Amino acid sequence: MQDAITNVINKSDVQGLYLDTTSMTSLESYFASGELRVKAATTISTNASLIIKDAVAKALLYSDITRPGGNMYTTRRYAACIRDLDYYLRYSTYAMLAGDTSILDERVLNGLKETYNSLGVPIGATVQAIQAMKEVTASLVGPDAGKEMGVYFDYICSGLGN
Ligand SMILES: CCC1=C(C)/C(=C/C2=NC(=C\c3[nH]c(/C=C4\NC(=O)[C@H](C)[C@H]4CC)c(C)c3CCC(=O)O)/C(CCC(=O)O)=C2C)NC1=O
Repeated sequence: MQDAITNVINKSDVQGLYLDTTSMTSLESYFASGELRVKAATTISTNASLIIKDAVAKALLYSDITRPGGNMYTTRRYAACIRDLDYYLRYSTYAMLAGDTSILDERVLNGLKETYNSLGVPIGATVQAIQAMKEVTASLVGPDAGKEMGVYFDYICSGLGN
């Protein structure tokens, strides 16, 4: 896993150079946003189950997906879906704190699309639920932190192939 700091340092290290102005500027803006990131992570962790519940209500409930024949039908599959949304929320929060997407590639997206396709988990509906979490999260943490969280929610959605 990388973060905004190791990312910049590694780039300079391969060239054997001190950090240039561009690297310094990107570090400065990361450090300046530190409090915002930590505050947002605290709000998200306190409200995680509410965020997921609202997102499910917005995107999935009373659709064909929760009816017989749908992929969320049966308690086991419903619970698997909620658990997946919790993974997406938690790992997006880690990535937002780190200011880097690498943790999402390594721990979330690796092999995920193939798993979903082989189990018939609908990717379009999953993306809709993640987008709903993005909206609900932004309404709780405010526009600046919400925009930053949006980067990582969107990254998962594009990694799923949408
Ligand atoms: C931390 C990284 C990580 C991820 C991301 C992960 C996802 C993941 N979700 C799975 C299943 C599943 N995922 C869903 C999810 C959904 N179905 C829907 O219709 C909805 C649209 C959607 C929720 C938004 C469902 C229903 C299953 C069970 C499918 C089945 O067994 O038939 C499975 C198969 C194994 C299992 O059932 O536990 C994996 C590996 N596992 C991990 O370790």
